[in-house]
Amino acid sequence: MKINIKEMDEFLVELLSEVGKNLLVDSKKDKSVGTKSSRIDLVTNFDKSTEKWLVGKIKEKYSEATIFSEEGYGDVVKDMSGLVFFVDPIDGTMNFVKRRDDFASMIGVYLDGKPFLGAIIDVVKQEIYHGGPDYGVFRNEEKVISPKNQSLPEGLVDISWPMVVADRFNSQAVVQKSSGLRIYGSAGIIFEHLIFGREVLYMSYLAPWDLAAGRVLCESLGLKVSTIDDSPVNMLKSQVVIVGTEKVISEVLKTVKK
Ligand code: 2AM
Ligand code: CA
Repeated sequence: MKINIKEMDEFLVELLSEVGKNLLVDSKKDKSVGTKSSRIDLVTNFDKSTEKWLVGKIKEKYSEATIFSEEGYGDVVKDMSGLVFFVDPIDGTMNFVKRRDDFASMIGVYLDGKPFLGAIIDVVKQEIYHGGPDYGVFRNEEKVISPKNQSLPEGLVDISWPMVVADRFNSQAVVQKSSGLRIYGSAGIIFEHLIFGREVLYMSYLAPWDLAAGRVLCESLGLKVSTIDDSPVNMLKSQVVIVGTEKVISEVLKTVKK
C-alpha cells in the first residue's frame, strides 16, 4: 500500500486541531458523566461525540483502513495487517472532568503492524506532537530532537497510582532509585513529558488506544517501549507497558524481577 505520509500527517494535525479547539470550550461546560469498567473509569458525552466525529472523518478519507477506538464507534480489529488507526478521543477523562487541565486527544497509525504516524494534542496548551519514524517528530511546526539517554537516578518517573500504591512489579523500588515520582493521569501528557526528556519513565496498564500514538512518537525519538516481562508489545490487547530511555528501561526490567 502506497501512502503519502506528509498528506496523512497534515490530515492528523488538522483533525486534532479541530478537536482541540472544541474540547477546550467543552471542558468548561457541564458534562454528562458515566462510568465504564469501574467507579473511576469515566466517559462523558464529549468522549463519545468526539470519537464519532473522528471515526467519520478517517473513514471518509481512508476507507480501506480499520479503526480501533475506545468508545465503540470504530471497527472490531482482529489483526494488524494494512492500515490501522487507533483513536482515543479524550485521554485523561478524569482530568477533563475534575481539573480541566492535563488531558489530550490522540491518533496512532500503524501500517502492517509497524508504527507509521502518531499525533497527540495537549488541549490546554494547544500544542500538537506529531510525526513518525520515517518523517521526524514535530511540536506544531518545530522539529523535536531526541531526548538524552538519562539514567534512572537522573530523572522523574511516572507510574500509575494503583501500581505504586500496591507496590506491583516492585514499582516502589523503581521510585526510590529515581529523582522522584509524578502522576499526571493522562498517557498523552506523559508521552509529551517523555519526548522532551522531562520524565524518563512511564509505567502503566495501557489499552491499545492509550499507547498507539505515544509509542510511535517515543520510538521515533529513540525511546524504548516494552512490556513489563520484556516481550514485544501486542497492539491488539491491554497490557502493562514501560516506556522510557534505553538506560531506564534496562534498569527497570532488572528491578521488576527482584
Ligand atoms: P482514558 O482517560 O482515555 O481512559 C491514567 O488514568 C491513564 O490511564 C489515562 O491515560 C487513562 O486513559 C488510562 N486508563 C484509565 N483507566 C484505564 C484502564 N482500565 N485500562 C487502560 N487504561 C486506562
Ligand atoms: Ca479516553
